[in-house]
Amino acid sequence: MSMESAPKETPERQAYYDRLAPADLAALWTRFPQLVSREPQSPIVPHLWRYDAVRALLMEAGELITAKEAERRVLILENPGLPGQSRITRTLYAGLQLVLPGEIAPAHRHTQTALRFVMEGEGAHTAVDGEKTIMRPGDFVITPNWAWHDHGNDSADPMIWMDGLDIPLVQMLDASFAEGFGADEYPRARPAGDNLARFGQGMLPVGYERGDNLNSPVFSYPYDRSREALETLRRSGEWDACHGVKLRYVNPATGDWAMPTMGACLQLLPKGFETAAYRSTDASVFTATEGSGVSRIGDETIEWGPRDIFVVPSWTPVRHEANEDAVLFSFSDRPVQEKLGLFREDRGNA
Ligand code: GTQ
Repeated sequence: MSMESAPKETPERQAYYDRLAPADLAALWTRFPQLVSREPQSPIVPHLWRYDAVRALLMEAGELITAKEAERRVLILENPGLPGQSRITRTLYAGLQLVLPGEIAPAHRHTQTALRFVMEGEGAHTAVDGEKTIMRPGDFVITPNWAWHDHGNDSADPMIWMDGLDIPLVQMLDASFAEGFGADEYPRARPAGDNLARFGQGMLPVGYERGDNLNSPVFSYPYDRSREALETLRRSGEWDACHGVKLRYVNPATGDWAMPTMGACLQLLPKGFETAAYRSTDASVFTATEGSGVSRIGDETIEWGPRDIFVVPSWTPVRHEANEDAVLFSFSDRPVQEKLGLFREDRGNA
């Protein structure tokens, strides 16, 4: 019975428990069902952030503080199930970052891994270890842990992207290190686009050795290419019952996820397509690049449109339905769970 509920309390037991706390002890059997739950019991709740509402507040921040003074001008998307904890799922952080024309977010590095998914703006850049990549809507960009990175905007328009970082995971491990470079920009090492030419064409430089790098040598995955792949696969008609047409971003040198702690995917849901119920242990953050739809997440119904962001908690059944052809980007801690033998999924009967 102790798998389901704690043994009953008696005055003698309670008196005993009261003497344990001052000795920095606790009785496992009073806590067992919470500590070793039969299924994931997450405080994370399904939630939707409307892009327009967040954007309006973010633009206000643009008048209050510069990117440079803020270090990073970001509004954190906080899961209402864990308020004040700077996290969107148990292990992941997400935010929307604004870089205004002419601004620079100075070079720094940290042990947290970051991903960027571009929401708005054209032509601003992020630089990773001195290599610039120009960012456009829907582009997926990675910043490996301990890589120097700075962001800048030489375009005429505000640039907004979603940041995803493994901040809570690194915090849980007490493994955070960070340092500033001491100048706005890390010295430029290679021409823009070098990483894609070298590693992102279905080819690798002869003699390339990966060493102990756990991250993809490609750090920019342009939207137009990924979108075209989805469109071609859509026409094959072989759609996954739970996912529609879904591709994951990979490290081309290994076939593994692009980063060790976060996995990201892009999926197309054809108009009118309704996915079969699916649940998995990796809580996931979604944003739409195109189209609109409805997602039923546990008991919640979330209606989303372009650039809205929503979250699906661990082990909560989700069904998506697209009102028109829709494209969803998503990310989660799945690579970690896979490496630790923890990942589980349930495709219902699909
Ligand atoms: O762009 O380097 O949203 O260091 C949070 C921490 C973005 C960044 C965030 C960061 C960054």
